[in-house]
Amino acid sequence: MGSKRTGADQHGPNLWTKQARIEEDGWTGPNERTFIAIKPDGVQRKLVGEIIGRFERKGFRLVALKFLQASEEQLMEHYIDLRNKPFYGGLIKYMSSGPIVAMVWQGLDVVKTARKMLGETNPADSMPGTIRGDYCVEVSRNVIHGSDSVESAQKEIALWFRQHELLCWEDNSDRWIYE
Ligand code: D4T
Repeated sequence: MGSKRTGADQHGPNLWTKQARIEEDGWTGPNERTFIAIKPDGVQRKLVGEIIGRFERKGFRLVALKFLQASEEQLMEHYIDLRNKPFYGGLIKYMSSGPIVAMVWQGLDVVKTARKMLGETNPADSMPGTIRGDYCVEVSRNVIHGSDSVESAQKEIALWFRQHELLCWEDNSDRWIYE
């Protein structure tokens, strides 16, 4: 009662949660980040809530999210390493055929762990319990993308997001997730 509230404290939510702020973080340890995209088939098949829920429940932190229709140019850049593959043309067409959900998730070993949560590229090789193991059948409609290394994640995040779209916020569950 006797203690005086000052500055940001007087403005409701800041009492409990620090305001989201934008800053350049290190990319290691609990600050590692990965780029995840729910592909057009994942959106059409109403898997958005399920997929986001899996990442939330795992304990990873959402840093950025947008719902967009990707341009062929952006997708050609994203899949530049696959440009000589026979499925490249079909891949670009499918990925630009409808909206996608682009996200950045953060946490300890998030790149490696997210790939495990996704399953193998070919759903037939994916274990039940993984996203591709549970929700898709054909490699060319495998519902989700996840960066395959920290370096790819950095490149992909820079391709899909501007720096000011990556939010750094205090997650109150952190102390129950990290020692
Ligand atoms: P993405 O990049 O979508 O997360 O997939 P992966 O990292 O698991 O696998 P990838 O780069 O080899 O393939 C990219 C993308 O192409 C589709 N694809 C792949 C396809 O349509 N036919 C194929 O034969 C392969 C190998 C699926 C994922």
